[in-house]
Amino acid sequence: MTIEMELIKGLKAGELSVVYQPKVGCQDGMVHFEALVRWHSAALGNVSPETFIKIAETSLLIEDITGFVFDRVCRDMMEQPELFAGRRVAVNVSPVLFRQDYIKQLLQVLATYGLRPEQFEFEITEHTLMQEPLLGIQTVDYLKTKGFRVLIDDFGVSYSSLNYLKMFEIDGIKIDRSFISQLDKDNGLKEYEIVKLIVSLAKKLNLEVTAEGVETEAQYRVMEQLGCDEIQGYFFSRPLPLNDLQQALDALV
Ligand code: G
Ligand code: G
Ligand code: NA
Ligand code: MN
Repeated sequence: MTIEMELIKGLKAGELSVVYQPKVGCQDGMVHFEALVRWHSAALGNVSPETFIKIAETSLLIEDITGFVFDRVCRDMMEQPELFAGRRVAVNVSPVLFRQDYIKQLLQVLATYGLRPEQFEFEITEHTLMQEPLLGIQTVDYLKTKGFRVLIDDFGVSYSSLNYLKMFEIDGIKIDRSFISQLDKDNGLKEYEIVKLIVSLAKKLNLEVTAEGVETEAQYRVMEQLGCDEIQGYFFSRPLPLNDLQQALDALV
C-alpha cells in the first residue's frame, strides 16, 4: 500500500495526534503553544510530518489533516480552559488555507466550540506564501480581518525573505532554526550578525520575533540579549502530548 493510502486509513483509524510545544515570552514570561501533528502508523511506525505532510499536500488530503489538527486543538482548548487561558495556539498551514471558503469552515468550527480567532495564530512558510503571491496577500489580509494572528515560519531561508516583510501584513516572524543552532558555535559569527539584523529590522517594522529551535542556554541568552520576543525549542520544552503540558508549564516557572 502507498504511504498516501496508509495515511487515509490512519486518519480514519485515529492514528494521528497533536502535540504542543511551548513558546516562551522573553519579557513577560507568557507561554503560548505551537500545535504539531504526529502520526503513529500501525503499518509503518512513526512517520515524520516532514514526510507525510509533503505527500498530503499533493492532494486534497491536506485539507483533511489540517481540519483534523484544527478540530483537535479546538477540542483540547475547550476541554482544558484553564490550561489554555490567555494562551494562543499556533497551527501550521499549507496552501489549503488559501481558499476563503476553507477559512469560513474553520470559523464555523471555532464558533461551535465557543472559541475566538484571537486565540489562534497561523504559521505559514515563506515558500507557501510565494506559491501564489497575490492569493497569499489576500489570504493573509482575510485572516487578519477575521481576527487571527499570522506569522511567517522558517524566516530567512527562502529567496527574497525581505520581500515578504513588504508584501504581507503579518504579525510576526519565526527565525529559522538553522540560524539559531549556530549562535553558540565558534564559526557562528555570520549567523549572529544576520540574526541581530533580523531582530532589529523586525522591531522597526513592529513585528514580533520568535526564535525557533533554541536548544542551549547560550543560544537562549544571545536571543534574549538581542531583544527577541519569544523563544521556542528543546531548551524549554519538546513538543508534548496534552496530558504532559501542565507539568511542563509548572517546571518552566
Ligand atoms: O514537529 P516536526 O519538527 O516533526 O515537524 C516537521 C515539519 O512538519 C515542520 O516543518 C512542521 O512545520 C511540519 N508540521 C508539523 N505539524 C504540522 C501540521 O499540523 N500541519 C502542517 N501543514 N505542517 C506541520
Ligand atoms: O517548520 P516548523 O517550524 O513548524 O517546525 C517545527 C519543528 O521543529 C517541529 O517538528 C519540532 O519538533 C522541531 N523543533 C522544535 N524545537 C526544536 C529544537 O529545539 N531543536 C530541533 N532540532 N528541532 C526542534
Ligand atoms: Na511552525
Ligand atoms: Mn519553523
